Amino acid sequence: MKAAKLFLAFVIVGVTFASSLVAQEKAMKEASIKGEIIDTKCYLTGMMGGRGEDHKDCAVACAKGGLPIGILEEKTGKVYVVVPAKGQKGANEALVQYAAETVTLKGMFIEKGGTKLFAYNSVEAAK
Ligand SMILES: [Cu+2]
Repeated sequence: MKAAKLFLAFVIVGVTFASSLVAQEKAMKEASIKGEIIDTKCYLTGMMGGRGEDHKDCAVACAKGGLPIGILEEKTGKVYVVVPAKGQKGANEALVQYAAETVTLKGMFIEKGGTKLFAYNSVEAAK
């Protein structure tokens, strides 16, 4: 009996925790960013030009080597490190094929402690 009650308590805590996480993700507004897929380190340091077609091979190598992939927003020039939203593949793995190309990412911004990330849900090559 005691064990059953304890189990029930665990279930309730678990369900509450999971649903609050879902609610938290839902509370974040859906957003989209259009811009170039870059590798953040090269872009920030300007290494090998840091962006564009001439930098594509470098961006691919850097992304495969684990440097965080990001998006350079076309209209603002702002850079966001991209991470996967829940259920998505790792951003480097999913986005390396678009390195140096312009895409539209859909997802949401995550911000804390002075860092703003973009959690992607979908990616589409921009025309
Ligand atoms: Cu690079």
